Amino acid sequence: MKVVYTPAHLLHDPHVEFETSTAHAPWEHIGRAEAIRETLQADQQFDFLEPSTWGTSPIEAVHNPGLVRFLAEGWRQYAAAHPGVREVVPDVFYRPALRDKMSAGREPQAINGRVGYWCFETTTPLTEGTYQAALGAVDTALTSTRLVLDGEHHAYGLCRPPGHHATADLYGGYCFFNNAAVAANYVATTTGSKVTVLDVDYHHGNGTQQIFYDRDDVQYVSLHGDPARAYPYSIGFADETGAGRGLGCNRNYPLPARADDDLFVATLADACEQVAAFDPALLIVSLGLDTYITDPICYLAVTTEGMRRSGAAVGELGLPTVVLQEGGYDVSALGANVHAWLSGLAC
Ligand code: Q9C
Ligand code: ZN
Repeated sequence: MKVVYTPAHLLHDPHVEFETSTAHAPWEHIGRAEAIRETLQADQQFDFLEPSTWGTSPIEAVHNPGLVRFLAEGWRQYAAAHPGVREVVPDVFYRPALRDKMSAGREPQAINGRVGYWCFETTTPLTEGTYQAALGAVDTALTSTRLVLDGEHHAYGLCRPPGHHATADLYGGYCFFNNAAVAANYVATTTGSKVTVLDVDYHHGNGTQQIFYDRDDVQYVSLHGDPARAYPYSIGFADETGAGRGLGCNRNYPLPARADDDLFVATLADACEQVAAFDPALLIVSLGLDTYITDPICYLAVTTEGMRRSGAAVGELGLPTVVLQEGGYDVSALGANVHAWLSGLAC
């Protein structure tokens, strides 16, 4: 199987994450992608290549160009206003309700206001190299997708930073650009055929759901921790099924805490029936390994064998498949879990 990887992710190297009212070392860090790279490189079955450069137009086909511009220049503007700051986190958030009964607001010009206008939470630091790393993750997703469009049955994009929490207009949840959504939109708009994004990360991919919610050419199907208790808390419920033309093209499977291999794989089999019924020409998997039993920030109980079974269940769909890396925070098991999932897929 071909693996697309770029060392550009090393440029996104935050040292602090503000979460649960504390500052601590980031869960999302460079060691994650390096652990996956080392494990896959030790197996001859995986054939590594670097992505080509795609520029910002496929990104702006999905994201607000204002978000792209902000991520390109925000760190420099912040550093000029606040010398010595290493990572940028908002301290004020633009909330539409601030302007109730008034006309829509405009993007602030002052940098502290700008950050809170484009970012929705505090765990996603913007650093000097973040924009270059985020572009590299999109390039990785698009290059893996191109490989499958050109005839590879499967390809894996080792994207970092991850993408599925980024909405059309907002970044957050460790995500800047929505790698899977950019890739899915690229396939749908350039080939005219239907695409499914199947999201098996522990967290609901609120960004991917939002981007495709009113479309019938891209289906979004997600298994995740129940948003009644799990991040992102406000989205990912089973009754969110799409809107307008997209009604019926969004499917959510919230799972109870401690869901084990059998429950996860049985739910995935249901989800795969929805995928088969949609009949896409190509499948994109948002692969998170944070469903793992000892993940430090998540509460499902899937084992490494459950990862292999999950990959195999998706492989049984028989679809051309692009697998893109999302979350997974037990770094000691991350490489083995990705390896198990991809081995199940390709078996
Ligand atoms: N107290 C991904 O797995 N922190 N993102 C939640 C809860 C953000 C996870 C804080 C978790 C984002 C790609
Ligand atoms: Zn996650």
